This record gives sequence, structure tokens and C-alpha cells, in this order.
Amino acid sequence: MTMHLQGSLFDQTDEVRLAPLDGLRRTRLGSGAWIDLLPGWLSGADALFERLASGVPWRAERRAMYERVVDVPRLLAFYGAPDPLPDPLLAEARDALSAHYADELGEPFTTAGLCHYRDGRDSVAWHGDRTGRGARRDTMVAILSVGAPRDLLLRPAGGGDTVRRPLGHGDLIVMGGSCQRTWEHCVPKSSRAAGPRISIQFRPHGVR
Ligand SMILES: O=C(O)CCC(=O)C(=O)O
Repeated sequence: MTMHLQGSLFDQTDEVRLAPLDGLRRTRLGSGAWIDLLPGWLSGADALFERLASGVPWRAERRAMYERVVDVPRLLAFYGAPDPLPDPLLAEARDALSAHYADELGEPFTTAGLCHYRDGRDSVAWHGDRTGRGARRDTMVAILSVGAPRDLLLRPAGGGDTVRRPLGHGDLIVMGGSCQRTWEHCVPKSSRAAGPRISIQFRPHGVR
């Protein structure tokens, strides 16, 4: 199953290229959590979207939820540290992030999780990436977004005001510090007609 992007509506550039990461801007959320944002990190993102949509072996999963087993409302793929990534541009992105954050993170980004939101009905519920080291230590999760714009929402884990960050075609967001422990994030369903979106999440070893 391949869902195509109406490319020319999103990105007018043919050259697929990552911008320098020194354009990242940090927002401190509180409790040691922060987000870095770089809109338009990737230009020419239509081509990457099409390659990933058609080339990644997407899995539809089902999960136990309370007393029922339900469809996970998005398609998934995961590449662990030893796995070759499905596109050379993803390796370039991972390596650029690892170099940029080397001092602050102290380890490289090694895994890539991919989510394919087929339309506005697909979503991810409130959560923190707390499986593994994200539960105990500060870490970083970097997300490159391609395709239809969707909102990423963040809120303090104990409750509080929600922060909304619209993620567009080629945008980068990095959640860092204590963000996975002290805050939660989600991509809510959208009642607006939303086209397909692919999110690529880079994480260090042992963070899920
Ligand atoms: O789609 C996104 O940008 C967020 C994905 C996410 O939070 C996750 O898969 O854990």
C-alpha cells in the first residue's frame, strides 16, 4: 500500500538537502525539559517522502488496550543500531544530529523509528519515550517530519498547559533534557482533511 503525497503542493525544490543545524532555536519548557526547532531543515522533502512511503516495509500493529486488542492508528517501522537505514538521507540526517549534539548528548543517535500517518485519523496518544534509559536519564529524541503538516503537542507529565508545535514538511524538532520523563507528547487526530505524513525519530541506544 503506497500513499502518495501531492508533491508540488508541499515542496517546490527538487534538490534534497539538509540545512546547517546552527539554525536550531531552543525553547525551555521547564523542569529541565527543552525543545529545539528547525523549520525546513530538509528541502526537497517530496522525494524522501515518496521513497520512504513506497520503500519501507511498513507494519500495521495491534496492541492490547484495557480489555480489547485494537489497531495501532499508524503504520510503523523500526531500525536498530546495526540495521541499514532505508534511505541514505536518513543516515546523513542521523550523523549530522550526532555531530551537532555530541558534547551535550555524549553519545550518538543510533536508532530510527518511523511512523506513517495515512491521514488525519492516524495519531499517537500522549506518552513519553520512557522505555529504557529515557525513564531515568536525560536524553534526546530528534524527529524529522515529512508530508502533511500535523501538530505535536507537549504537556507536563503531572498536568499543566499544553504547548503546540506545528510540524511541517521537512521540519526538525528535538526533545531534550528531561523531556521524556517530565513531559509527555502526542500527535492528535485531526478533523481537518490531512494528507499522509511520515515521522522519522532518531534516538540514542536504549531509548524507546
Ligand atoms: O509522529 C511524531 O512526530 C511523534 C512520534 C512519537 O512520538 C513516537 O512514535 O513515539
